[in-house]
Amino acid sequence: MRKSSLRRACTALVAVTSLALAATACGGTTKKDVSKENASAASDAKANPNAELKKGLTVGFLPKQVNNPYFTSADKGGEKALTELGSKYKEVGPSSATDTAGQVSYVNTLTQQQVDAMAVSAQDPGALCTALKQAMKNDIKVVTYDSDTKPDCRNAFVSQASAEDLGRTEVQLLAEQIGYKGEIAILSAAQTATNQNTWIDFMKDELKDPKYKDVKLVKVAYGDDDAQKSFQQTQGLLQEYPNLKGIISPTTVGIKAAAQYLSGSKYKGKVKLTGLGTPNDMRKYVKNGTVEAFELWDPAKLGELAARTAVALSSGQITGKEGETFKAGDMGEYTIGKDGVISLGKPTVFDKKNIDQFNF
Ligand code: RAM
Repeated sequence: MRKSSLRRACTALVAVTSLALAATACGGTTKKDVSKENASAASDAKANPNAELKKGLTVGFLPKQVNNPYFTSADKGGEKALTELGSKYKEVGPSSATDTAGQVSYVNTLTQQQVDAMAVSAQDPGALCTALKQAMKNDIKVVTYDSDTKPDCRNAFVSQASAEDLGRTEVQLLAEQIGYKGEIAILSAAQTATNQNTWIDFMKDELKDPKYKDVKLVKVAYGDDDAQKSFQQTQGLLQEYPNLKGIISPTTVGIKAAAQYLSGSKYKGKVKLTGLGTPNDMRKYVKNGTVEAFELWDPAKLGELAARTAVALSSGQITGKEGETFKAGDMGEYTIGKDGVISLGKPTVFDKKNIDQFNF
């Protein structure tokens, strides 16, 4: 039997008692000590690239936020892949992108329900660690997608694109639009979001290049992936910095709300806006001249790759170690990189020339 009664006792313990205590109490009962790995939490088991893909698995998706259209598309991609593979999909998650405690309890619920794997977009890099490690100790494979936790708290991270490329290209897009001169601001998601914070670090680094000597980043504001808060934060940025020339919003919720504000204001077309958005959200603002260009990857493909990675891990084809390869159906072959990171590919830049070719 794959799951022992001890495992049940431990997961129940996690659900009813303090996480730290439960983790300690259950620490001696594990089949493997996943926390010892220093790169990703790749298991000591050897990968068997020829292992058959298991069917009948249950994979739980836990996005940052369930009512965010970006995650609706991503998770639908996961569901489609799992159905094709003969496995079961389920989704749980908080409705706010700043409900870290909620995410922790959803991890514990999935553990208690004894899913085979979970795909998690982490609201915070560290907060989920104890719960995720507990899941892995119970033989549940943990894949992060979209927003990572720490490498030793999951088996693999399915990344949307190179974080460095995303950060640098957003600065390049905006700088071109403002003629390499003037004050700019960033409108981000939650202050703890691993993905946005990584991209922002690369944006700041890009801005160190002498070609941006006349571009000044005046503020990073946080809209928490909440439409209303993001709208108000945009308004606040323009009140505080009346000379603002441009905004980068590396979140689909933020860029849409900022575009909505700008498009109804005297700043339309004057204050430039770029970042990460979906073509369906942004089409109208590209057509009405509020936004010139922005970028994103296909969220459904990200969800599909997360699902296929989860199944490959559960089937023993991969363990999460650097250099392992697996075939992700029609998406082709992927190789696991440093720290257990699997990269989806290059993002697409959307503008008025190509936006009508996309429907997500
Ligand atoms: C929002 C979320 C998500 C991010 C996208 C770009 O939907 O913050 O994590 O990847 O924007």
